[in-house]
Amino acid sequence: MRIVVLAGGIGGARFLRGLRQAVPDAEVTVIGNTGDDIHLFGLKVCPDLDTVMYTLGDGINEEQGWGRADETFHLKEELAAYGVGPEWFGLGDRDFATHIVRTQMLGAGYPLSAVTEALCDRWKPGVRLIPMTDDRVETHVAVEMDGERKAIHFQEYWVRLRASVDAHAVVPVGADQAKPAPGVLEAIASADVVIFPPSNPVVSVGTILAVPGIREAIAEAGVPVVGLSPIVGDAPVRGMADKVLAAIGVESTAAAVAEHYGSGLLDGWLVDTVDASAVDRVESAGIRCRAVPLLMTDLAAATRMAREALTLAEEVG
Ligand code: GDP
Ligand code: FO1
Ligand code: CA
Repeated sequence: MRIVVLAGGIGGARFLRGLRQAVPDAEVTVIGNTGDDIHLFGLKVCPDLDTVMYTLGDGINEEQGWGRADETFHLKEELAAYGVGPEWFGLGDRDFATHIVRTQMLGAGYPLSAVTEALCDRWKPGVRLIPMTDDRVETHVAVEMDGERKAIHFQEYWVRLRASVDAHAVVPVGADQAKPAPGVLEAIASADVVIFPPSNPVVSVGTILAVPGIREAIAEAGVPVVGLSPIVGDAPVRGMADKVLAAIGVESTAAAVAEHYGSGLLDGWLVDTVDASAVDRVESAGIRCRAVPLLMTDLAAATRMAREALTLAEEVG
């Protein structure tokens, strides 16, 4: 079976671990969000690609959900001693090595997709991880601070400000000019099923869908497209999805997110059992819907969620 998953960071990565366990023989292609990418200290950092790579490669800091296990921060401290920041972004020593290798390869002319493949040679994630595009895309968030409206990088909005101010708009800068990375459209066209894991619908899945050609390829693939709600009990399980959903005028409910994707894209949707009352509304929108436990408390839970998603895909197929 060939499965394509559009993934952000933590939600996508933890689901993928379950999917790999549920169907070990499946050929899984992950289209990763690169809108979170940021240049820091002259290095290219790809948080969501790295979260998927480290999580599936057993190198992730489990508690945090991002960054490396057994991490130290000497380099960051030394930079800070020179007054070189930003101090608000926690880049660890082990993690730095990934960004150095990546930046060096990009500088030598390799596209991000080839660099990601090379990094995965070490981590062996057991899936094919492709960035959504080799072109530069950066998600910016429009906020109002000190009476002034301005756009800041998504990482600054989330990591520095902890989404403490309202987001007025979310813009994947560069997406409209970006081309899908090599292999992306081919993987979608030859997929048996496409899955939207419980990733952020705006700044993860939404950003991937903003790359011209990807949404169209999924709609035209003619295969089941199923998603799992990242919203449980009218709130994100973690993160700032509520803030960025508000910015695009979508309420933070499992049903509203399904309607936002729409029946033109989505065939099936899983909501958590606490949101069972949302099932009728989603089905009225022309999307098959089931309520099942959706908390990835451990690998077994994520595996059960992956099985439910594949069962739903069979039903709508
Ligand atoms: P990020 O890039 O690290 O923010 O990760 P993703 O975009 O892949 O996923 C973020 C989303 O995952 C958030 O909106 C969370 O609500 C959702 N999420 C995290 N853990 C869980 C979980 O256990 N169950 C569900 N249903 N959603 C989750
Ligand atoms: N998230 C944080 O909340 N604080 C950090 O200092 C931080 C550093 C960081 C470094 C590398 C990396 O790959 C990810 C990192 N993240 C950090 C997570 C990440 O930037 C965001 O949580 C997600 O992209 C949100 O979508
Ligand atoms: Ca992310």
